[in-house]
Amino acid sequence: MVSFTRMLNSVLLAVTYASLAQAFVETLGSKRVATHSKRTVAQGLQLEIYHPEPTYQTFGEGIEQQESLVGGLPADAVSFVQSQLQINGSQIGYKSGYQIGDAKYAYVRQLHDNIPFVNAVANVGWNGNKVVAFGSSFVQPSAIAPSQPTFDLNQAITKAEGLLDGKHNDITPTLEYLVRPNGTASLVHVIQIQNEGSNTWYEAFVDAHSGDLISITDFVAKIAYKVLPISKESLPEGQEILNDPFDRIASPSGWHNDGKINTTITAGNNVVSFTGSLSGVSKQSSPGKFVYNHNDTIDPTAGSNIDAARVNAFYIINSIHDYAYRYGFTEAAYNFQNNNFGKHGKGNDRVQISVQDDSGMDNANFATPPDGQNGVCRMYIFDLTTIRRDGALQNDIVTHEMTHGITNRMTGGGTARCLQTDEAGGMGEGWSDTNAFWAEQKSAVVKDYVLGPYVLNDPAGVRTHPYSTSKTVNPDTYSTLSSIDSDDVHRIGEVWANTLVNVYAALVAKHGFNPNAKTSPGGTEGNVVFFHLFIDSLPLQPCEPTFLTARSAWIQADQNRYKGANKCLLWAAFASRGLGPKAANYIDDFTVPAGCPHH
Ligand SMILES: *[C@@H]1O[C@H](CO)[C@@H](O)[C@H](O)[C@H]1NC(C)=O
Ligand SMILES: *[C@@H]1O[C@H](CO)[C@@H](O)[C@H](O)[C@H]1NC(C)=O
Ligand SMILES: *[C@@H]1O[C@H](CO)[C@@H](O)[C@H](O)[C@H]1NC(C)=O
Ligand SMILES: *[C@@H]1O[C@H](CO)[C@@H](O)[C@H](O)[C@H]1NC(C)=O
Ligand SMILES: [Ca+2]
Ligand SMILES: [Zn+2]
Repeated sequence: MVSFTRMLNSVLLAVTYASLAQAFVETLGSKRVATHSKRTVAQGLQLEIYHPEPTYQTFGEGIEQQESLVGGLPADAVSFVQSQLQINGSQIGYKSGYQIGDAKYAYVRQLHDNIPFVNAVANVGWNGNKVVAFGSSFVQPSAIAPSQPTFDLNQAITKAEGLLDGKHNDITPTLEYLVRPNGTASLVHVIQIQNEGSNTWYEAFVDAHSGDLISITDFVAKIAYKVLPISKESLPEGQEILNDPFDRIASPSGWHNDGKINTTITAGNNVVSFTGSLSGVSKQSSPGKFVYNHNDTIDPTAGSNIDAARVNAFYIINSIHDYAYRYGFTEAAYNFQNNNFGKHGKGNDRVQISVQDDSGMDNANFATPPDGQNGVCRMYIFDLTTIRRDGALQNDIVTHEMTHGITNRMTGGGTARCLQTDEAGGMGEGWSDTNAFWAEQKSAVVKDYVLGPYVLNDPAGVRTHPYSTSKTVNPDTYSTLSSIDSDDVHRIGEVWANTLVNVYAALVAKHGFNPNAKTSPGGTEGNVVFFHLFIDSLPLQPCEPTFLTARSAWIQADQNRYKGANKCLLWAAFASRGLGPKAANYIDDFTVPAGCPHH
């Protein structure tokens, strides 16, 4: 608990009031980008970074400083700031400055009880003896924490190391004040935390009373991508700019190290996204940015549309790499990476995704060779609308294709030989649809799900029925297989995917929903449990699995990971679609095993 004492200081001037008032306006919405930044760090922890907006004035020829120039730069700086803000000199601390020719620059910080503020600072520039520029983010905090810490520094270090997945380096921690978005000031231990393996380097601000990690400085530059976030299905939902969406645990050298060197193109350790030939990649639009607009009034091949598509494909394949990695599709489990960082498995097999591939139309595919050879994905343009549409901007299609790589590698020990029968191949299609469904869930409400509506320009999408918990919307059960052409793998896949969607719905109804499931494999929520069982069951099931053997692998996966906690729930969900214990030869069984309550 932090107990704030109220600071009733009446001498702060209008300038500072303006600064703070404006900050409040911004927290209400319009210009947050100038003062705020959300950062997701290790373990999915989200932090709100806040900097009060500075006031800034320039003075042309310059203004004479009222105080006589006696004390050199530090004294000049403090006295100028003091006179401008009309505050007590004890509230201003000189930080640094230098002179070069006629120009002088000084940097000062707000103080309270002699403790400097992190984010309430001011800078002064002189030309000769005249002040030419003054910026200030000094504030009048509405409340200020006591200046004696009550949370021990060593505990704070341990906490920051744990939350930021790194080690404190040899830079001595300091005690400072941090202005919060609501205008209060917290006392913080400032601790540098580094992880050289994952290339993170932070300054952690740990509340010196509550012990909470409340903010960070990130010393590592960001990369921005304009993409369709993976939880969105298709382009009409809108591109967004995401900063550093990669997961440092899954991709320790980021997305732009190709295994040997850093790149500034859509090629890295997990995937190369290109058109025509492997060198037909997208470059950064500006340093640290892959920001290309998709303009849906012109052809996918026109303007910057092809770059927007390549960047999106790059982002989606990398994102799936990262979250599937967290759940077990690792180097040792035969994933797709150039550099395996010595963690077993065969490398040099990142995904090659060919965007706007000219070998086909209105479709997409993924070729999975054995571990150690590149997965090859081809994304096509769809020509069912007047202005053609790009499959690489329909996230569920990209996700569907990438999931073929996961299931073909994880079933059968990386040989890619074990989903070859019609039934196993059909289930491959089903897992692919299911992962697309899973990736797009945003809440515990399980809505009917349709694949591919945008590129087809058809709300019914590409499959026979929507995926649904309603038997009216989707009547498929295990016995539906007996009336499907045996080589119609997509139709077989629909039955399997719909079964798994029902398993998902039962788990989420029981255990709830985690919106950060992709980076929170340690969660207990239903969508987290579901994806663990999804991945865990793949290496457990036999080569050329059937609906029956794959179902048994799910039940076993739950036994292994959760001591069978969900056994009856899983049986009930599988049985609801005809896959009860006595199901055989494509004849439904809607019962559950003895010992499980019947639903
Ligand atoms: C400035 O603040 C200090 C400490 O609160 C106080 O002792 C001093 O008298 C103040 N000086 C002025 C000029 O107000
Ligand atoms: C200001 O925000 C901090 C951090 O969110 C919180 O702990 C504190 O209670 C808030 N104080 C007030 C007065 O709203
Ligand atoms: C690659 O980029 C990272 C930052 O993302 C940097 O730390 C590293 O030194 C770079 N490596 C090379 C070989 O340039
Ligand atoms: C999209 O392209 C059309 C045709 O070239 C152009 O008129 C329009 O301004 C573009 N829209 C955007 C948002 O760039
Ligand atoms: Ca591999
Ligand atoms: Zn497929």
